[in-house]
Amino acid sequence: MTPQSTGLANPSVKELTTTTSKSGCGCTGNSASSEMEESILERIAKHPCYSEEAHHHYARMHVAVAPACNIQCNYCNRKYDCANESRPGVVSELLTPEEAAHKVLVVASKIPQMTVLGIAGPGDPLANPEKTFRTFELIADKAPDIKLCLSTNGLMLPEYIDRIKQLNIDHVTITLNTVDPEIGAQIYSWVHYKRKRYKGVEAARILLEKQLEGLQALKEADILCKVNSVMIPGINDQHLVEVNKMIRQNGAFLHNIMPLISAPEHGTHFGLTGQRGPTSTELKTVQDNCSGNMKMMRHCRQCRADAVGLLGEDRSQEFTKDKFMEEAPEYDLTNRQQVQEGIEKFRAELKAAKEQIALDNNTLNAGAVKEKTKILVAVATKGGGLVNQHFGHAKEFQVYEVDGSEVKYVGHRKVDHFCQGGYGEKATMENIIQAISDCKAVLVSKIGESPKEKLDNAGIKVVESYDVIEKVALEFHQEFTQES
Ligand code: CLF
Ligand code: SF4
Repeated sequence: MTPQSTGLANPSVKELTTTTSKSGCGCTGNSASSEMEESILERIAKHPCYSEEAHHHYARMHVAVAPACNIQCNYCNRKYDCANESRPGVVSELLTPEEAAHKVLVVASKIPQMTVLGIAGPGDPLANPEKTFRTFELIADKAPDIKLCLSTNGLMLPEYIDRIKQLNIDHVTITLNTVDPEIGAQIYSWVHYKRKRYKGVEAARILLEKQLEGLQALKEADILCKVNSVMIPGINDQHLVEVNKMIRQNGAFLHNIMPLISAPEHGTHFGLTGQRGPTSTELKTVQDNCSGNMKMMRHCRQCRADAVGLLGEDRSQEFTKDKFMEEAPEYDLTNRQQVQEGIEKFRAELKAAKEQIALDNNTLNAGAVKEKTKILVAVATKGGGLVNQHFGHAKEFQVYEVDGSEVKYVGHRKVDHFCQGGYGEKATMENIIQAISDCKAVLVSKIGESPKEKLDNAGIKVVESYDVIEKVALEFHQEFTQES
């Protein structure tokens, strides 16, 4: 664990926000969360997927105990494995429930801000019920402060709802890509249900029926349900608004629309047939079209089935089987609680600082016609809600939409990090510029002269700062609107 990632060694937020000019300051707002019931806020407060704010501070881990699957999605090939690859279904080594429990305890002691254990594959957890539930049982027994999370295609969900409830699994994700079996027939090759294999529209209809039944059952059991939908241009992209409506009516808590990943080298049906994924703009448009209806998740990183760490980082290679089996698990609940208390203290400071920024912004804009020009800015961050990363170290940029009074997280862009030196540097820089070309600025803690000049020439301003993301973004917005 790095002190930065706990927030404990970060400069005090108060210090940061009072040492810089107040001009242009404003607020970030998540009106959805202010309306959310207190009890629900508590349940998601330390879940990095269910709470966008939490994902800056808390980590999750997955254990790969579920190899088999009962359906075949056209975007999945579990045979392909690459340690540098990050996408669902990909895993380096399978674990038994006992090995998985051992790994969780080792990680829990090394990353005390790891608060959630998810089982998400590499196949479908409910197509491997004994391994999945045995793992959850072991964790619930040995590490009771860790929240349990399950991700499934939903086919067997109605069957296992009682077991899920019994084990106190409070977060369940269903991947539901369509509510129209005709569209489903283009997404699924087959469905294996009750010892029989189905194809085409019939297969998609069975899957949908079970998914909706499962969604209802989760609602009745008061389990928070997130729906993941893979956006496939030309197949379900226009249809996702309808999916959004349907899942909302059936009690889903959160909707996560993810882009199709379909590189030919992954060997998936879509990869081999040339089906493309959506562009960042296409994805954002669909997410925006749904966002009036319910809470949307936009910070998903499409994790591997053995991912470890904050959502934006992948530490799975630090915890390979040969390494973690060598270590005696030292689960220290007191230490975990202390670290998490430190994070909560930092979050409270951050919240207060943001409220102050909002107040200052309101005072500044009192009587003035509110400027609503919306712009995007890219942020290099190691977490903690701060602009705190060197441009050259960023493996991804978080993208925020700023309108002068609100700063909204809208996504992230993965890039090859620039500080690799030598060969390929030019191509990397071009790749970064391409990835954030729709952003008016990039907010970083530091940057070298050469990349700064290149970004400037590409029309992307560089802002160097070490402060709360919302504050830097609003200051830039003000500068930008005054200049244009
Ligand atoms: Fe894992 Fe999924 Fe639980 Fe999160 S992931 S089982 S809800 S703990 Fe999160 Fe990863 Fe996106 Fe999933 S970023 S792929 S949404
Ligand atoms: Fe792959 Fe998951 Fe689809 Fe099964 S449900 S085929 S594991 S993506």
